[in-house]
This record gives sequence, structure tokens and C-alpha cells, in this order.
Amino acid sequence: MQLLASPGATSLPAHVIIRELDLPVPVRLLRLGPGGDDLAPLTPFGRIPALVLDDGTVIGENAAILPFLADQRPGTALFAPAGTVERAQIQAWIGYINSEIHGATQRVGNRPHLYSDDPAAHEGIRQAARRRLREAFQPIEDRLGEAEWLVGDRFTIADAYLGVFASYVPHFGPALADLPALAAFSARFEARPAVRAVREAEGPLPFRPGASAQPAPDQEVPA
Ligand SMILES: N[C@@H](CCC(=O)N[C@@H](CS)C(=O)NCC(=O)O)C(=O)O
Repeated sequence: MQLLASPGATSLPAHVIIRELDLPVPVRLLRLGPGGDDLAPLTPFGRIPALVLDDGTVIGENAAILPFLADQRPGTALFAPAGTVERAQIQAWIGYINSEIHGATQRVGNRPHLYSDDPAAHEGIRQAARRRLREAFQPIEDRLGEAEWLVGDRFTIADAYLGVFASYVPHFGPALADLPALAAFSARFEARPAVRAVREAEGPLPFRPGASAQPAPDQEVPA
């Protein structure tokens, strides 16, 4: 197995779970953005993360990859057994973050040119997306105001997924400044030994809202 990733990108949660579970999965770091690696032939949806299995099958999307990685260690506290309410709750948060935080709001704000050909409209789209992003974070803020982690009383794959988006929040400025419980969560997330190890292995965060990701070296992080 091999994980296709890029420094500080939305592949970070999968890399974190590999470290949390000490899975023997090497991580290949690719370059995103202009002049970067062509993801289309490597991944099903032209995006990272992607998990390349030993038989050549490639699985895309955190929503599939995170549970798949956790299931490599049956009984891990990072997920929950099939058929349990906790498993459904963990998957619900991953679905919500994937659609409402990333797809519907964060990506719109970062790439307004995809939503209007008129450059004069881009700033308005960016601001509206940030307002909507703030609203979308409210259920998360509410939950984290009463508990340390999204489900139960322990860190799960849902928290690993949220962790990467929480790390982007300070870059959005005043529109997202008023999320104290999320900020405290982000500090807890970044302090985890697995997250620190991944940050160190991946190198500097290339993410800046409104800008393309900076090229990063195509390198492999050993398992
Ligand atoms: N919903 C996907 C989102 C994946 C995604 O958007 N990946 C971005 C990087 S953060 C990507 O690969 N973009 C392709 C590119 O920038 O060329 C997931 O969470 O797995």
C-alpha cells in the first residue's frame, strides 16, 4: 500500500492515521498546482489523498480512505465497530466536513474563478463563501464547546479529518476569528505526537487561501 499526498493538503488526515496506527504504508509527496504533478493518471478523481493498494487498485477520498486505514487495525479506538451508533456518528462528521466545510465553502472561497468568469465578481464570491464557511463551522464549534473530540471522549478519524481544516482557519482572517472551541481543538490536534511527526515529515505548509498550492518536492516518506 502507498498513500499519495501533498504537504499540508487534505491528505494530511490520512497521513496522520497512518502514524497514529503505525501502519506500514509509505507516503509519496506530490506537487499540486501549476507546474505540479499530473494527478489524473495517478488517482481516480484527480485529487489527493489516494491510497494505492498492492494489487494496483486506487481508492480516492478521505471518506473512504480514513475508515479503510482504521479497519487495518480492527478494534482501534480511532473508529468504531460496524453497526454501532458511534461508527455512524464518525461517518456523519466526515460527510459533513467533506461537503459543508470543504466542498461547499472553503473551495468556493479559494477558487472564485471557478464560479464566475467575471474577475470583478470574485471578491464578492470570496466574502460570501467565508460567511457561509463561518456558518458551516457552527455545529462543530457547538460540539467542541462541550467535548474535546467530535464523537465520544476520544480522538477518532473524524477528528483527524477536521484537524486539517481547523489548521487553515487562521488564514481566513477576521471572518473566522470567533471560533474559540475550534482553536482549542486545533491546538490539541497539532500537539499529538503523530501530527507533529507528520508535519515534520511533510515540511512547511504550502496552503494560503486564494493562492495555488506551492510546488513541493516529489519525495517519499518512509512507512
Ligand atoms: N473531498 C476530498 C478532497 C480532496 C482534495 O480536494 N484534494 C486537493 C488537495 S487539498 C487536490 O488534490 N487538488 C488537486 C490539485 O490541486 O491539483 C477528500 O477529502 O479526500
